[in-house]
Amino acid sequence: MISLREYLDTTRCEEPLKDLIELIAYQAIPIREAFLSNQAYAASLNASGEQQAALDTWSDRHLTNVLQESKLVAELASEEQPDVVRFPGATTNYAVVMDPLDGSSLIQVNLAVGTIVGIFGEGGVLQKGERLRAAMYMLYGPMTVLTITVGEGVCLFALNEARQYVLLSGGVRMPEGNLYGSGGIRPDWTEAHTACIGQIEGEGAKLRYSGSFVADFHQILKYGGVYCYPALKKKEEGKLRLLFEAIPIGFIAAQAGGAISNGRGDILAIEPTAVHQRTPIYVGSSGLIRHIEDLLAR
Ligand code: AFP
Repeated sequence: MISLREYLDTTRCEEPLKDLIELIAYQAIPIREAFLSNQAYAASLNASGEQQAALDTWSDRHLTNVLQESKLVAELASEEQPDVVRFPGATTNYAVVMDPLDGSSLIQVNLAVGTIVGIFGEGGVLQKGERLRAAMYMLYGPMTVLTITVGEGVCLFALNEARQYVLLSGGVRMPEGNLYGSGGIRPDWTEAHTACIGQIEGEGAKLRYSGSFVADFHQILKYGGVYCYPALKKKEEGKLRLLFEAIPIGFIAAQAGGAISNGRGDILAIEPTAVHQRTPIYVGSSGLIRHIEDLLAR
């Protein structure tokens, strides 16, 4: 069995980066525990008798505190916070972008949700995705699975009974496949997106969409296909965030041989201009993404 640290020791990562990756990955344990302790059980209050915090807010505060205390992060941008947070006591220049709990509305119905994280080296949080040093997500499904890349391919780890990450598979490749899921509702889709979805459905694409980006992407990583959240008629930039969702997941997709596009070109080449910038997203098997770009250009 290969542990997360043993794997990281085989990569070109420097020690502080390995420490930071491990620290973040293992926050899956307290976050998962918070699903139980923050449950709104009938006829009960929490220890202090207060209203429970929403889990996305709780996860954000928890991760922010852990990163600050570690002194391993100089700058943090979180989907849950309006502005970039700077940690003056940091001993490194790492900049972290994160969605602390993606798909959080699905917790109520016990479907899979996840934590998405990207780590830049020097230069702060407003950088092109292609400059990421590492990207990862922890998916809280039947198992807790960590998907990670440090720019040397993609690995999957699972938390075992001893609460250690053990390698499930290395050198993960995204196959060409025919699953698809698209956010937004059909009346709001643009003509180009509607025609594109009609075309790939006609070619045999099969619908899979849960409403949790990280869970829906994980399925695409394994079986191939495309996850999209398109430009909408009245919201050209779509819904998902460039820094917190698109860039880390796109970096993982690219490292697995897949691709991420805004419908016109590579999202990883976009220079971000604002922390909460949004972007249309098409992420999945590289052949299908190129096909979709061609369809959208017609
Ligand atoms: P929440 O974190 O608010 O649940 O949003 C989830 C999300 O950002 C992403 O995980 C989903 O793919 C997408 O939004 C779902 O959006 P729609 O409900 O519009 O399909």
